[in-house]
Amino acid sequence: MNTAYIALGSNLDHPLRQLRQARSAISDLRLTELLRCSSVYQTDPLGYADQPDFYNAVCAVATDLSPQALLSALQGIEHAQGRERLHGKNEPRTLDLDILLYADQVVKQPDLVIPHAHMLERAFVIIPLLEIAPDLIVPGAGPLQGYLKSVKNQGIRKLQKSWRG
Ligand code: PH2
Ligand code: MG
Ligand code: MG
Repeated sequence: MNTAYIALGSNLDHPLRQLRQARSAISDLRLTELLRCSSVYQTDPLGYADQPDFYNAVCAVATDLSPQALLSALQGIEHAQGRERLHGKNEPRTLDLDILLYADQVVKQPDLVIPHAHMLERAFVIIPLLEIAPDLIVPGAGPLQGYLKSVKNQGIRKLQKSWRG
């Protein structure tokens, strides 16, 4: 099995509920075991500012799905939870599931880039990922810990209630 890290994000239609439903759908994926998830964080929108705050988290899975098969499975979950693609990048969304890392693989395909192209610029990825994998090494980039300083001005708050309650 390969360890993969998945970023979860939502800022529409009860975001915390969206993340909880997505976590459960990920744990139900075939050939895939949910290992652990970070806390949920409330985060300032990055990119296009005039939209609701996001809720973000990161989960680790062990999977025998290929990177492409995992991507399709995650897109299926986004679709099932009402994801619409209207304006393109950085628009509000009910659910965004991005593969951040897949074992130590580097993938560069038109529809799939691993490590995720923007992960090292985003506090809402780095902070939850360090919570569940403090010693993580990012292929081609080195220890994740080293990127924390560069995102310290981005607004991010850990929620007291995360997956339950
Ligand atoms: N996702 C984006 C763009 N901006 N900002 C926050 N805070 N959280 C996100 O998940 C996010 C974003 C594109 O996927
Ligand atoms: Mg994204
Ligand atoms: Mg996405």
